Amino acid sequence: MTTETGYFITLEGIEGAGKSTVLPYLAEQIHALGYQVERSREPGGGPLGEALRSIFLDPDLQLDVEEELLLLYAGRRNHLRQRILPTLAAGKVLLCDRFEDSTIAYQGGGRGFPLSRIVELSRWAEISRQPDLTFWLDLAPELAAERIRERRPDRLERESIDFFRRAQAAFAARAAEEPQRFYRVDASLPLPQVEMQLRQGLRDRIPAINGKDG
Ligand code: Z5A
Repeated sequence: MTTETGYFITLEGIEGAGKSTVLPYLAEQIHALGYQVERSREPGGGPLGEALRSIFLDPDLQLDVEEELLLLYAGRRNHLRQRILPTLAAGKVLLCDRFEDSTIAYQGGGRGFPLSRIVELSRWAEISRQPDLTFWLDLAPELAAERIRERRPDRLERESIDFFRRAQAAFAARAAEEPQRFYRVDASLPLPQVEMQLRQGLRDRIPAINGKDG
């Protein structure tokens, strides 16, 4: 029997879609609904994940997809055990920049690693908790690349535009498969309109959140 009462909310999308920009706003809006909110991210979040993040993103390292997955799932298991589950058990909202959908999109879609083997690894690592609500910031890869053009690219950001097209297609497929969990946001619009969609998404999904509470 679980005593969990909190809610797990994630932000997903290709890089440059605006997740980091809207995360504080979304946290404020959730707080305004009366919840205590903790922010987190992946890769990262837990003590192990944060240590592994710098390795994962290091542009000087050459990692194959299996090595990427082992790093990601070691961090994710630790993040879940030491941070996500305790936060939810305390009745709070855990708002996370990326989670397992990013693995399906990047290592699955982008790198073409078989989904069945990712699912197997996820089971092995005992990733027992999925988000209650996922905001997918949907933005064309060409526009996203334009928005982050000036940045020094990390290891993943050096990939080709086709890689990001495949990742984008994987997010779209995921959102279509799980419409009750995903909330699509048109991230090509100006920021105030993106924020309006996020508010609307929270409003639309509040009955589910309240329902779980009751
Ligand atoms: N990764 C993976 O491969 N597998 C996994 O399982 C997981 C992750 C969990 C994490 O990098 C990398 O790890 C990521 C996937 C991979 N790789 N890539 N590439 P990260 O966490 O460091 O970075 P990110 O998640 O890709 O986020 P980002 O680069 O910071 O992008 P963002 O947060 O989505 O965008 P932003 O920084 O908020 O906005 C980008 C720019 O656009 C910025 O100048 C904003 O001011 C501007 N912006 C934002 N919104 C708008 C609107 N609405 N209009 C105009 N301009 C806007």
